[in-house]
Amino acid sequence: MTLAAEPLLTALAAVVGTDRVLTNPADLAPYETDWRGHFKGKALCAVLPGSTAEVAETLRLCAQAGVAVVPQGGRTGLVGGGVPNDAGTAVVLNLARMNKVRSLDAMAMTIAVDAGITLAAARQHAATAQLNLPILIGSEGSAQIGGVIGTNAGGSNVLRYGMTRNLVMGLEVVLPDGRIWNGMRALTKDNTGYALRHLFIGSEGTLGIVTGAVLQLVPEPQRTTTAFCPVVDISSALSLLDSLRRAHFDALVAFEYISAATVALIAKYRPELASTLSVTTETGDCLLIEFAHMRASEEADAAIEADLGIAFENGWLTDALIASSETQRKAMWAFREAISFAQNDAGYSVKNDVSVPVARIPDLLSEATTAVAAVTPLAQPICYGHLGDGNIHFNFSPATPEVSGELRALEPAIVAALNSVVQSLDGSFSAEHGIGQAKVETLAKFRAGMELELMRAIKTLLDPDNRMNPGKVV
Ligand code: 2HG
Ligand code: ZN
Repeated sequence: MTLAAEPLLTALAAVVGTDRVLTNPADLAPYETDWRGHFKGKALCAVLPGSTAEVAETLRLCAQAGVAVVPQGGRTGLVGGGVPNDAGTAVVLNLARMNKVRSLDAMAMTIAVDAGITLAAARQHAATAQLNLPILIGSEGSAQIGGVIGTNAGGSNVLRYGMTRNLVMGLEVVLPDGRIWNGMRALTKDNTGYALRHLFIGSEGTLGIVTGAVLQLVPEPQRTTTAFCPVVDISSALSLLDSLRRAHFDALVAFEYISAATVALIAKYRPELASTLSVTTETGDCLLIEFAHMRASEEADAAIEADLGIAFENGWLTDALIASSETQRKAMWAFREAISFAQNDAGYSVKNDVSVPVARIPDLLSEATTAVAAVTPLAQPICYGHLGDGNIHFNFSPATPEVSGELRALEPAIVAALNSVVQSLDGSFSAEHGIGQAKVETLAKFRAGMELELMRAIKTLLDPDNRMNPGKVV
C-alpha cells in the first residue's frame, strides 16, 4: 500500500466500518480471483458496503482520489469480469452484504431486490408466492443478481424466457461519480426515450454499479416434464428441436446438447452421476429436454411421450428416459451441471461460448473441429450447451492429462481458429458469458469500426477517467 492510499482507506472505513475495508492479504485473497482460480489480480482493498448510500459514498471518494473500482458479485463468471488487474491500486466493491428482497408484487409478478442477493435466494423468495424467476444457471447459489445483470447472464431457460435483459424491468445504478440513478420502475410499458437500463445490463460494471433491480417473474409451473435422450447425431437433434418447438412452443423451456465426448468425460470423472442415467463412455451425443406446464394434469406428458416415440421411429433418438420423479429429474440436471467440474478435473480447459444461427450448428461443430485439429491434435473438443439458442460452449480439454500445459500455451491459436469459423457462419464469439478481461481483444477485432466506436463513446461519456472496471469490455 502506498502512503497516498492511506487517506482513502481511512475515509472508506468511516463510510462502511473498519471491518468492511479488507486490506490484509489473507482476507483480500478471495476477492482477487474467480471461482476457478483462473484469473488472479491484486487490489488495494475490498470494500463491503451495506446500502446504496454507502456504495454512492464509496464511489464518490474513489472518484475524488482518482482510484479505479472493480464491481464484484459472486465471482462465478468465466471471463474474469470481476477480477482486478495486477496493479494493486483498485478498490474491489463487493455487494454481498446488500442481500435483501425489497418488495414483491404478486399481482404484477415482479420482485425488487438488492443487487447483492444471490440468484438462488431471489428465486426462493419468488417461490413463496408461487412465482418463478426463470434464470437457470448452475452457479445460482453464489451468483449475485448484480453480476447476473452486469453480465446479462443466459442459462438453460433462455429458449423460453430470454436472456436476463428480458426480465429486468427497472434498475438502480450508482454512477462513477457517486450519483444515484433511480430507475426502479416496474412498468410493462414505458416508452420514454432511450431505454437507459439496457446500457447497464451486460456492461459488466464498466459504466456504473447496479445496486438494485426490479425483475419480471412468471407463474411457477404446476408440472414439469424432463427427458434425457441419447440422440443419433446433431442433425437429428435439430429435427427434434424443430418438431418440439412447433408442437409445444410455450412449454418447451430447455433444449440442451451434450456431445459424445462430453458425455464420456462425465462418465469418466463423475461415474456416479452417469450410472444413475445408465450412461457410459460409449453412449454418444445426448439431449436434456425440459417442458414446464401451467396445468398439473398428466395429459401433456402423454403428448410429449408420443412425440419422443415418433422421434425414435424417425431414427433421431436411440432412447428416451422421461423423469418419473423429482429425484430423477434432479439427477438429469446434476449430470448436465457437472460438466464444468468434470472439465476442471480433466486438466486445463479452454473455454469458449459461441453462438450461430441454430440451423448452422452442424456446420459449426464439424468445421471448427477440423479447424482446431489443424492447429493441434492435443485439444479434445468438449462441446455442449444451449442448442435451442444456437449457443455452444465449444470447450477443449487436454487429449491426455499430461498435455495440460501444452494446451494452455496453444489457447490463443485454438480460440482464433474457432472464432474465425464462428465469424464465417455469422455467429458471435460471446453468446452469454460476456467479455470480461478474457475477450477484450476479440471484441476489438470482431466489432471494430462503428460498433466499437459507439461503445467507446458511451464509456467515455459515463466514465471519462476510465476508472470503472478498467481493462474490461472496451
Ligand atoms: C453452462 O452452460 C455454463 O454450463 C458454463 O454456461 C459453461 O463452463 C462452461 O464453459
Ligand atoms: Zn451456458
